[in-house]
Amino acid sequence: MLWDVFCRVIDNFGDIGVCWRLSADLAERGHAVRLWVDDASALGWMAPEPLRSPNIQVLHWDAEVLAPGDIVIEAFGCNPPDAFVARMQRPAPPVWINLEYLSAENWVERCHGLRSPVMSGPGAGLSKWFFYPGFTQATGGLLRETELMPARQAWGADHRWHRDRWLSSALGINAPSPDARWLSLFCYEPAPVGALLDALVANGHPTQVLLTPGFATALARQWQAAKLPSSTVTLHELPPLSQREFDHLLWACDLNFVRGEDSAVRALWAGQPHLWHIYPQDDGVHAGKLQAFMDRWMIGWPDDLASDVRSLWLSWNDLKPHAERDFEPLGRLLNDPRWASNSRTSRQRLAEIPDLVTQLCSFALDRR
Ligand code: TRH
Repeated sequence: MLWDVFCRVIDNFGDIGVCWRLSADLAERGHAVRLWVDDASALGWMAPEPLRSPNIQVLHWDAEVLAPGDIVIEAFGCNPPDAFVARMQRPAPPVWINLEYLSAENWVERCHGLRSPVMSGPGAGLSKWFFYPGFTQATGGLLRETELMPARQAWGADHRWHRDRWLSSALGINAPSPDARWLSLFCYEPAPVGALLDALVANGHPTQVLLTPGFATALARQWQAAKLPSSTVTLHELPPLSQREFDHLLWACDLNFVRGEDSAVRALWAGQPHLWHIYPQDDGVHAGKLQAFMDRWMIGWPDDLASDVRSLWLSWNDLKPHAERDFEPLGRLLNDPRWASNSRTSRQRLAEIPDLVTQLCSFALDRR
């Protein structure tokens, strides 16, 4: 089938990150994809040309309107251009799907798959379908390419060997000592990076911190400028990685700090302990979303472990009074093998839900 995927970059990298991953997954399964985007600049590092499938054509949002394909995906309610929508008016119109944001809240199950008749504008008379990603069988699931889990498992079979080889070949970093701990850091500006790094120094275990470009690097630099050099915590500033290498980063590290939507899902598939910096919203609704996710992710975890990890997540997201914000338990938790084993169990539970592209394809076919 021919898919038209529409993406508007509002801020950060999540809009294009999700749309590229979706397009690449569809292309991998043999579909033709036209990705219409108003700002494709991030694709230069996220999906460099040699890694792109020939099945994907990247078009500027304002490019000449072409006859719509079989399925039109509008990411995050971005409203495709009027001229394109007008051309969707044909005896057998394309299936028009609004791919929504990811949330673990209960209402998602009720809204997933609903139809919304378009009452006015160039699309009047057509219908839009709402497709919600999610964490339960009654939602659209999560993006998970068919080759992802086998590749992840192959790496996991000899974790240290793969990690050290990847660090040196992809990043030019030679693993200093076999027992060093590896952390990756991807976050928003308000993240308490200084408090985290202080706690790691106090913990005393040799720790290598891999900093993604942007806020993580800037905040760590600020911290470093105000401190004496530490032999415990070593900082590494990374270049922007392709999505494929970003996965390897998450597989390589013992603990990952991720943010937003797409990197957070990749951390789930990595199956390593992780902390999520949720996209902070002015009205504070992100607190409920975080709670909903923690409730689902930590199903079946021992109470003491779940409570310690929750506490860290709330601290990281500034959802605790400052006096109670505490990263000291992190060192103890990183020595607790139950964090990693329960993360893998939760990952397995999610992997049993059909992935988003499989569900999207059958959803679209059913509605043609
Ligand atoms: O960049 P984000 O904060 O995007 C956010 C969220 O999607 C949020 O929900 C949305 O409202 C807002 O944008 C507009 O975080 P996210 O979703 O993790 O996207 C980052 C993308 O960047 C993801 O696809 C992974 C990719 N990435 C790389 O490929 N290489 C890298 O080196 C890094 C740091 C990220």
